[in-house]
Amino acid sequence: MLKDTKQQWFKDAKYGLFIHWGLYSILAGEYNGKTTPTIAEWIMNELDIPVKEYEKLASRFNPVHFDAEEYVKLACNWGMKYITITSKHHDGFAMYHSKCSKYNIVDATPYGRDVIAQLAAACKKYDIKLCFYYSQAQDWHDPDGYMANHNNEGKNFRRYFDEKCLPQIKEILTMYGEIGMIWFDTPMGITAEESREIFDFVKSIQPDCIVSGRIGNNLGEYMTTGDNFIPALPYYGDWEVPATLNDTWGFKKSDHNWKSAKDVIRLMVKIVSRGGNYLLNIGPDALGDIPKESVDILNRVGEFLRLNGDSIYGTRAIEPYVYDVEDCLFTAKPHNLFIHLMKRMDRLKLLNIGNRIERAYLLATGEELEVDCRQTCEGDNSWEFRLPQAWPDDIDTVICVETFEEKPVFEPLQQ
Ligand code: FHN
Repeated sequence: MLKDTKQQWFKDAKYGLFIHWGLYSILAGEYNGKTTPTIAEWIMNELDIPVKEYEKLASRFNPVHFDAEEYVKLACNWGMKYITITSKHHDGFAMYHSKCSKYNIVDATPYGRDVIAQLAAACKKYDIKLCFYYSQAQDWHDPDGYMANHNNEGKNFRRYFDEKCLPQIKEILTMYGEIGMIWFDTPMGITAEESREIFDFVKSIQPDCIVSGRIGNNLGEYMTTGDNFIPALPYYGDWEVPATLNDTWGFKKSDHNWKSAKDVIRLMVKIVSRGGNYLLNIGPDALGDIPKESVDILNRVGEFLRLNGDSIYGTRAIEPYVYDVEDCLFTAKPHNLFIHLMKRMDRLKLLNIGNRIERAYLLATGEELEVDCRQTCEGDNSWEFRLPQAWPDDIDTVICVETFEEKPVFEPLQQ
């Protein structure tokens, strides 16, 4: 069944910021001399840190460098259209002032301030959508929450569900204004009834709040792919790829496996050319600083988007999905076909495109391009672009083709 969020903002946004931030950021992937073998926010589970020990991190959490306005300004500058932050991850710690669990950033830390409230105010000010990650099934702090790779038998999940999960969902949907989406995750043993109950509950409070793909039991309103996974097959509904910049979500000081800006831009174009959204993560450290590497990469991506954003935001995949023109990807809008060139070339020839061209130009510079359009009596046609020597961007140079017809009809054949 095709998924449809019915939310135009989500369909047009294409690029969002994921923020994984919590007590695990203090450990930065290390505990008692051991480095966690996997993603940093899983350290409690992976290294079997007892609840009573892990809890103590709260008394050390004092992210005095956190500046919500700065975060939001950066996200805007990076070209992101929505922000999804961990309101509660699997460790059970609320990054906001929860009234139904004292295990939260206001009541349990020296910092004593609600970071979600600060972020909500900044998002409102800069008009960017705010979304919340909420771990609905796994809660390693609550004795009745699920825990991966551990025995969950004998737990009274329903008690946790009624006393923490639903009340906290209500809190995050009532305390911070309009919320774009709740990003549920790892449904584990959650039943179809429980997923449905959460879904209906969210909608009863904020009908326009999107319920993410991982609510469980296929009830989400769009398809969330696997982490960092880009589907090769066509998917026509709404979908999103959650992705990391290195190999962790939460801050991990030993992880230096950063993607380059080139990787990120090309992954983004690939995802968008197939109709998806790209939700790209940062993992701030214990003080609230964003790793410099993340900032540098995202600044460069932001530069690309400032010049070429028209070929990303509000675009759709072309029909049929075509991936076989070497070094090219395509995105489209009414009356526009965007050709993303990943390699320098003097000429580009595309065959059998049904549209008539009004004009073609390089999106980044506005330079008009000469195009030789041919049509034969036998029903074949071609577009041949002459490309300039001065190449705007080796990562992705975008040609914007304005077409007479609203919808680009596109059936290229391999040359
Ligand atoms: O277990 C989580 C993980 O920590 C992280 O939040 C990612 C983000 O997509 N989701 C789960 C694993 O898929």
